[in-house]
Amino acid sequence: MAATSPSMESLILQLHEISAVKFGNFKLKSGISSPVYIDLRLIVSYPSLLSQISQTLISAVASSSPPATFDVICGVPYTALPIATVVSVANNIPMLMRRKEVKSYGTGKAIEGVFTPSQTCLIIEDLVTSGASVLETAAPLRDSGLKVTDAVVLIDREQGGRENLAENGIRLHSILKLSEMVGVLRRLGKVDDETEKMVLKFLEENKKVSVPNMGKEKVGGLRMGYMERSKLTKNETGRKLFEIMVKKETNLCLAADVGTAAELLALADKVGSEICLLKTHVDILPDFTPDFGSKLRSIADKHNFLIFEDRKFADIGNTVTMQYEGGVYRILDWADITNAHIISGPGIVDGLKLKGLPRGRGLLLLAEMSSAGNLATGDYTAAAAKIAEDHSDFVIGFISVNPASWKCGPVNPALIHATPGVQMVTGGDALGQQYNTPYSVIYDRGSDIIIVGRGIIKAADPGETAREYRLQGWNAYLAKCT
Ligand code: S5P
Repeated sequence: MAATSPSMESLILQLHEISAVKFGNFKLKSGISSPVYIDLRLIVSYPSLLSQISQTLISAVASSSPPATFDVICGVPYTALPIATVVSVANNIPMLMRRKEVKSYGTGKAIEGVFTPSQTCLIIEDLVTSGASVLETAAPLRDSGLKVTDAVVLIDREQGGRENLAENGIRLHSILKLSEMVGVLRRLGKVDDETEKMVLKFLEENKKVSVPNMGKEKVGGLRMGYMERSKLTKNETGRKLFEIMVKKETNLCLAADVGTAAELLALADKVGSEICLLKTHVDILPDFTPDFGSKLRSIADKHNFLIFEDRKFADIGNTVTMQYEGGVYRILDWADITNAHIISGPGIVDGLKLKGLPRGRGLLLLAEMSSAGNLATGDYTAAAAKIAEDHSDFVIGFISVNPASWKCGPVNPALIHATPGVQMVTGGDALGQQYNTPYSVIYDRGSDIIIVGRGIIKAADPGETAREYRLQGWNAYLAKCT
């Protein structure tokens, strides 16, 4: 280990003196017991120490290689807020603030302060364990269009935070490592040999703390993470979908509403690595041929995503059996998932199930719609939830818009929510479509999958844009889990 500089030694000593570093037996946010606890909330009572820490943080970022470039800074609430404020004032760098709770009144903003969407924001944090708190702040910043590439922390507990953040495109700069702090305190006679050994053993045994509470989702009650939910599904396709989401770290469904089958297949290959699901409207393709399904299937297998034909069946049970299996499109042969309105009653599910279940297919019910003035609300939505529950061997979930607001309460966690009407900014089109952001769909509204069409297909670089939607959707999921 590199020798600790006198100024770092002095910093470590001061932290110890004010009892910001404690030794004993403590339960951490991640649930594990630790022989060392760090409480940096105290530093607001020691202005010169606060100022010293703030200056050290910003100097470390400036001297990193390659140097981090950023336009604004944002402290992770609450402990790092005063640190970020001091950095901002002392160095004349504009600051942003992230709200922990987004208000439903007033501006309803998650990020306070002035910025332009292409700017880069440096995240400032006091301490990193798994990196979850940094990700929780990165998600709404990214959701607002800001780039987040670097985060700086005073103390790295060396428990996987650096790796977790790197996986999410964030480089971690840390001033002190926990092992180094304990080493210095031992050398200066502040802790005994046994304590140092205990802390080092603990760090060795807990090198990788996963992002805390990955299994818990806040919205919609105590629901489990995607992996645990995959084990609850009775339907093979539902299980596969959850598994793909976890494996590829994506909750993005592409609505591939392009003009021709040729374009659709090219697009599927281009964005395949970013998505868990590709949604088609096969009846809009003028060059559809009977081999369309097998061509799309081989791209789906190559990139490991599922195929969802957005057929929106709506007829009586007997008719939909024929529509599903027959005709020109033969949807049953190539689509893993299709969907249905419940306007005609539960018989439509029985009809589709008759054909789909033996083939291992899954069905989504339209419980809500994204378009202005639609009638799928209130009791209608609750009826969809009931039908899904009664047919959970075949129904894998819903087309939803705001499942957190359903008056029937949270549904069976085996059922998945997929939400259309998603773009990077809220708004709509000229024909009634209404958009919410990936963050608000996953975090605030309690959905699982974002369905994005024009937001990706009309972008200059659909591959790169799909990646951005994937990261925003996935970060919102991670944030919701913490
Ligand atoms: O309520 C709905 C249900 C669906 S499946 N609202 C929707 O927009 N959809 C579909 O999602 C719609 O048919 C289209 O394929 C996609 C949204 O596309 P975008 O271009 O507006 O993102």
